[in-house]
Amino acid sequence: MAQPQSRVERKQPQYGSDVVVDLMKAFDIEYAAFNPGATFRGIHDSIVNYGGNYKPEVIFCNHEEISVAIAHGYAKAKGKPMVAIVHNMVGLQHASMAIFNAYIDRVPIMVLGGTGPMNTKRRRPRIDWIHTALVQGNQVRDYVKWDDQPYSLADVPDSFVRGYRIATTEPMAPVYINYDADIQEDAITTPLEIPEVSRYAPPAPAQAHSEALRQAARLLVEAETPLIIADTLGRNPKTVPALIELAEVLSIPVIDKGARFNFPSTHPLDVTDGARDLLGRADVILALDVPDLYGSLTTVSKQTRACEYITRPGAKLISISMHDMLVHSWAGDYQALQPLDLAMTADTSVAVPELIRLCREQLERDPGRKPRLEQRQKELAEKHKSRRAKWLADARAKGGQKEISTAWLALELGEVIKNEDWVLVNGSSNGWARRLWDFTRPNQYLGASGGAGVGYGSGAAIGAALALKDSGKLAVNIQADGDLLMTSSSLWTAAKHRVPLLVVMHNNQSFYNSEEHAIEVAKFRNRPVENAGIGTHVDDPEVDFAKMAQSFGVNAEGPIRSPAELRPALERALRFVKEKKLPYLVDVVAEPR
Ligand SMILES: Cc1ncc(C[n+]2csc(CCOP(=O)(O)OP(=O)(O)O)c2C)c(N)n1
Ligand SMILES: [Mg+2]
Repeated sequence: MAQPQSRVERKQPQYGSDVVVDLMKAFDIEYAAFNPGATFRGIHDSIVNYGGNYKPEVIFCNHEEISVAIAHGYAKAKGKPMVAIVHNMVGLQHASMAIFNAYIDRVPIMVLGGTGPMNTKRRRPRIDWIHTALVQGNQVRDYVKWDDQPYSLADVPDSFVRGYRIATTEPMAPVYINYDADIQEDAITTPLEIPEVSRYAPPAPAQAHSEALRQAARLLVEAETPLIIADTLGRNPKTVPALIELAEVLSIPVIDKGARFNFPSTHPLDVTDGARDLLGRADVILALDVPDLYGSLTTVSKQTRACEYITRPGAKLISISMHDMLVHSWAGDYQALQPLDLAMTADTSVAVPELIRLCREQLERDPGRKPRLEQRQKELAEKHKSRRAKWLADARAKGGQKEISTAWLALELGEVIKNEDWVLVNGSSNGWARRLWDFTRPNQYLGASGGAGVGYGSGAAIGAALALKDSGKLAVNIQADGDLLMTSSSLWTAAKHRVPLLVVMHNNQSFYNSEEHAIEVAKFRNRPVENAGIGTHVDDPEVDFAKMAQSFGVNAEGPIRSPAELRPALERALRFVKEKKLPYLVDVVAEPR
């Protein structure tokens, strides 16, 4: 996380809400996404009239789920939080699923809200009563890291500074701070200091136990068929080069689980896809920031949900992560209990470099191992090359068919953007983007929603694109249709705030994940699969996403239905985004998977 800026020259605050703006400025908060509401009208006025609508600048949203998703995507792309402000309990209820997504994704967001007044003698009849809770944070407490409702203005600075620190301390997560309407709107009578926020920075990253790390190094060096699995490690982009080095030092293949960019798709040791046999053969597995390790070591039957290990009995398991440091009971994101041989709670940004040092040390004492490592590297590199070549050939072959496939969508889009400094901010075209594109730079792919709450993609993509604005990078969103239908008015926000973003619809005209389940259940029960489209297909009438986007002020075209039509449309889209620095949407009707 970027360090907050220290004290800056400011106007004299007059109202409590001016102090909240001073705090946002002190932390260099660039944006505050919100849909307006009377419970935070004080903060709203202060942002616009006291703060000059700059740090933070208002990002106007039509639904609180979008406000929070924008903050979610922004934090992943920028490496620091922005603010989402939500109207009392109704806005907070709309926001709740998106807060849940960010919580499961361990992404820091400052969610602010308003309430009250808590002083019953100051409440307007009816509305201030029904919109005041005891206390509001209760609504989201199970999936924020901390919530607070400062009692008086004097408590506001400490509360905000503490909230920022908690949100940005590993494991990171959203916090919710709620401001009483009276605190926001009362005139300041006693002058109040904004703390020197740089002195409240998160603690230095936690290192792993030295003896445990030494044991891990020994296991890895002595292993015949070691394997690394990484999932959220790349949330700190600096850890990615360390992971590459670790893999190279010992010729260890790496599976990138994809919650973030962890390992280059072009690296000869990348075995993310199409190398499941390695899981069954591995004698030592190192899991780096893998929240669901059990799920990574097992297969599950689509029909009966039965799970089975695919790992080799007796394989040694090592895990390094911070996940155990944030366990709540409400959602089971602690995942199935997995026995481990060596467990370390540590920040991989410091643990992996230290592990490299220890591995090198051990290797120097045992130079006889080097030829075996070289041989392993060679075998893995050959297989990697042939897998990539096969994927490319398979994708190319899809150009000859009548309908657009997910492989073709990814192939054509990859070709169009390959000379750009792109970031895939959402979507994957069913995994084909990583198979076909050169994922080479940390943070070039931002992962998915975390909580699997549909409605994340468009907002998160806009937030990431806001973060990347003026960076020279091209934000690309491969947008699922059902997901956009849930939060379609996010397109208006993208247009309103001139967000440069290339949106390519993977429009399978279905909530297909659910259709797939319907097919599996019908098959298992020996019932007609033809009915799987009832309650899942979004057709008859079809949604015209290009028209929808245009109605929100976003330039768009489509539906594109044939493989040959796709490339020219994507080229027009790219040209537009680059020249105009605005969003553009291409609706691509494609096969479901
Ligand atoms: C808020 C919410 N509602 C419902 C679901 C169940 N669900 C999971 S995936 C999915 C389909 C999503 O459709 P789309 O975004 O078009 O993606 P597709 O599966 O078609 O690629 C649904 C309905 C969910 N995860 N979240
Ligand atoms: Mg769909």
